[in-house]
Amino acid sequence: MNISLSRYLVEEQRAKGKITPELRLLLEVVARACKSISHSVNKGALGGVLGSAGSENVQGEVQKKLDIIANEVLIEANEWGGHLAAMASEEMDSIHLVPNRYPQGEYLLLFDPLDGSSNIDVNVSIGTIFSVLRKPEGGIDVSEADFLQAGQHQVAAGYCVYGPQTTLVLTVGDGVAMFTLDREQGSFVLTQEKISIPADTKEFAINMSNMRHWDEPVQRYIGECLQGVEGPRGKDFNMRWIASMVADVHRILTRGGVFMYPWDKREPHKPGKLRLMYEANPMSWLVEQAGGAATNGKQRILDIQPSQLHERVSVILGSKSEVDRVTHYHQSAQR
Ligand code: AHM
Ligand code: MG
Repeated sequence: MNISLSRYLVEEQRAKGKITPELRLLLEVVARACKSISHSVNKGALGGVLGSAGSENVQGEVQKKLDIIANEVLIEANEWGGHLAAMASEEMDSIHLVPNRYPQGEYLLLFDPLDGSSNIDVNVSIGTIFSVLRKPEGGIDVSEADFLQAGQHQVAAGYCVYGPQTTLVLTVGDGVAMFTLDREQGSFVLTQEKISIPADTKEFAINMSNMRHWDEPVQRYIGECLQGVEGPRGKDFNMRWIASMVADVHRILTRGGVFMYPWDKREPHKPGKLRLMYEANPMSWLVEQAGGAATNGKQRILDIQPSQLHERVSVILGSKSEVDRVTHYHQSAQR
């Protein structure tokens, strides 16, 4: 018998007590929004959704039409349900409060509406990443400061990858579950549970074109992988780089591997390229829930106390022994 996302969530709420009814509703709405984004992605040129929107986001990146469409879909879907207090997005400078005409809930939703924007126009997998936090108790008005919580405080996290299949991957702190969109039924169906990332791997993902800009510990790790059976690792490695974090992390959750977008010398004042609160945090929690690890080279990503909504971070995540090794190389370089 098929288990739908709705049924899975009801069980997490009723039998396991892992989530509240409000969080269940919130996740159902996020999934519905992802379904709608998936339809737009699938239409491609026929839906007039490809190409640039001619604007820039707060990070100075050119926005694609789909970045904006996906952002609007998520906002409109989540505004009125009564379970949210505010939202934050890669595509919006500041937080979006739930309008006064709707009831205010106790959760905060953060998202990268369309991750892998450079892949939109070339028909390569892209996705939506989301993270849910609880609004701190006390204050009535929600402010950006309420969002600045370490990743370990997330109450739900996930992504939806729009590839050959549309797959929603979710954790509420009870392992990682994957749901495939059944297009005929229009519902997400549970297709894998208790995802576990193998501790060891022979596959790494990094943008090799940045090699000359990396720091010494990353040079050392990748250099050793490249030496293959003749080198200190004594085995050959394979490489993948999709340039959509969702797709790269999806591969790692499926068959293991290590993903890195480290700090580099191109823009030394920035701690990394990827954003902590709506990219690295949700992905790190998913990876940890599947038995993997995630660090910035120095510390566990989920322990980082954010100081800004759009803060960036260096990311090393995936199979535990490899992440531990890269982290250890950073620590010995520091000493
Ligand atoms: P985006 O959120 O604007 O799409 O940027 C994030 C993406 C990640 O999905 C991916 O890992 C990385 O940027 C790819 O960057 P690069 O083109 O430098 O390899
Ligand atoms: Mg992104």
